[in-house]
Amino acid sequence: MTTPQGDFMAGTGGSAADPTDEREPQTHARTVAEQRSQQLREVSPRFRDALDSRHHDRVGADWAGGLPAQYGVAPRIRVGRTKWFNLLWLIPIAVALMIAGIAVARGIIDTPVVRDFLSDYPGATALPEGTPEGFPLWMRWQHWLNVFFMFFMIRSGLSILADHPRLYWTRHSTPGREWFRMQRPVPVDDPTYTAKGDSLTLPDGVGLPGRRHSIGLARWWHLSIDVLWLLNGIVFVVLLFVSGHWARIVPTSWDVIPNALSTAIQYLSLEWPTENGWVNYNALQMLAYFITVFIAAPLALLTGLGMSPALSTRFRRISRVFNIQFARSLHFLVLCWYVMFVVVHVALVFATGALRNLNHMYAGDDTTSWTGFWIFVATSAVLAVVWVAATPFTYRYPRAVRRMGMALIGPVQRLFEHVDSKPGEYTEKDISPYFWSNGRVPDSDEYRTMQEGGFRDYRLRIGGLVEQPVALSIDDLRKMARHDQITQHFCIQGWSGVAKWGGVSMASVLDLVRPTPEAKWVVFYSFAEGAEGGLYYDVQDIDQMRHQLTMLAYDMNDEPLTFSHGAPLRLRNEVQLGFKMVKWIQGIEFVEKFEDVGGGLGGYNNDHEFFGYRQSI
Ligand SMILES: Nc1nc2c(c(=O)[nH]1)N[C@H]1C(S)=C(S)[C@@H](COP(=O)(O)O)O[C@H]1N2
Ligand SMILES: [Mo]
Repeated sequence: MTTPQGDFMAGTGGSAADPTDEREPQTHARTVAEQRSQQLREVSPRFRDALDSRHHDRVGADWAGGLPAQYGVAPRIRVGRTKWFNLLWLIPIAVALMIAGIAVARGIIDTPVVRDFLSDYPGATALPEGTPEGFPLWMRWQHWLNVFFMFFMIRSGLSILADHPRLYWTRHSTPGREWFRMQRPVPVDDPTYTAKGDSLTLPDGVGLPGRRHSIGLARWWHLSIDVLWLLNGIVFVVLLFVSGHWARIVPTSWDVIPNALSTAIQYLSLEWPTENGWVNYNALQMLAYFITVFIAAPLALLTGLGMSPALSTRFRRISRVFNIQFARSLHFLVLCWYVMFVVVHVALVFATGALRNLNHMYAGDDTTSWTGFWIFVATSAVLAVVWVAATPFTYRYPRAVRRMGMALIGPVQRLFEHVDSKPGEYTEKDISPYFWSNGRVPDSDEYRTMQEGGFRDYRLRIGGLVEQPVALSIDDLRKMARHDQITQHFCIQGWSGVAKWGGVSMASVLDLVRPTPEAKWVVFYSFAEGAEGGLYYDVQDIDQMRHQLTMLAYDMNDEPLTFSHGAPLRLRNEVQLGFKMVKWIQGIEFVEKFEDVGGGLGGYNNDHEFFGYRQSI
């Protein structure tokens, strides 16, 4: 191990600098002292010049390195080991089932047994004494806000799904083992196939936004609207209980079950139950609303949190079963429930006395005037305008979208980052059989020469605001205290995998180079370029560098890192998403601020794809 002779300074060192080259031995002590003090002030290593200093302020044609659009296949689910069922078949099947249901219901409704049953259980359960009637103003407002938020959460949620268009039950994300996909099978024998290559385009009016691999922006929409939706939901539930309206949608007696059956028979026989939503809902409505408010909504929150690397690392017992993929799958099923609910709900509002129903929820009266209808039309027009504008707005003002996201969800992300955790989460038998690859591989001559030489000439250069800048060979690193961990990787796109990582913990590196008190952020520079050119890099909070699970890995699953996984060295920081774990690391720099590094936003994906520099969810 040696002190790099100035090659961390701008323009003074080449990549081939011989670390054993002793310059001016007679003034060595002075040189080192000078160099150190210079290093403290002048943090401009040669890597900086190789970065792309642009950062985008809009989403243009060259988005994500110019990935061409790709639309995938109709959604399908796996039956058995290798058979796939195209979900479009559900449409004719649902129609056939409905026709059959109607035939059966009409056939039995006039039998004495069923008539008796219907008169015993007319379809609505009695509400507790004193339950209020009608729809107060707060409820009408909250209903509308909820609709508004839901639509944008569903759209951005679909964009997030499209970035890894497969769903699994276990955290291994093994191709062929997914239960749902809307993409072709993974060409598993193609080592150049990446998760980014697997991502799909959605039409702009469906996804938010629709562009392929625009997950950074989709997530800001999803997470920030989510905060607003949750606040609205919490206020709603509180008011529901304070006002007594809760009793209209919370079943308090088991007779809700036979009453729901009775309502179903009435709907199916086309002798529709008499609507009296102003006073009380029928049992089917009660159940549907109860599930939507008290089961689906909390489940959406919990399964959302279940995908967070920071939380899963902290609550590893829970996350063994309730793993990211299980959570992601359930989260998707909650989405399916909401979409189904919206379709059926709106259809029935219109089919069962539209004017009166619309007056209930939009005008707050129980008449059949047109008032509610026109308020509905006006508010729906607002929704439609925002719907159409949302994706173009996102392409034009992506930074505003990110700012909104950082303001709304940023504090939560920061909070989660402080969860610390112990190593050894998983055991050897948890290691994933398949680990996706991601990103653009290095293709410089410098890297290739080094790779051909078995990385003997590799030097990891660490400098910036440190007392002891160093240049470490792989041998140097292997001689340092070894650290192993079996941990789970969470890619922002949605896939995950468990692997065993071997190397040195960042704490040992910090002890070696001794960052100065000014150092607040740590920049990791790759040999590889990012999708749009310029070196890939990422900036991390120095506080996380002493977490037990932050390390530089040279081994993966007891073998030296392979090319696609980052040879010869990569970062692991287990409270963050995968894009922060720079592969093919060539240098590390300790800095006070990162505004002058690359595009200035704290990482390649931040500069180019509007990710955030905190990403613990
Ligand atoms: N240099 C570099 N490092 C990178 C990336 C990249 O594109 N370039 N992609 C990141 C992303 S998005 C992920 S998910 C992980 C993937 O690591 P793996 O290929 O070993 O699975 O690497 C991260 N490190
Ligand atoms: Mo990723």
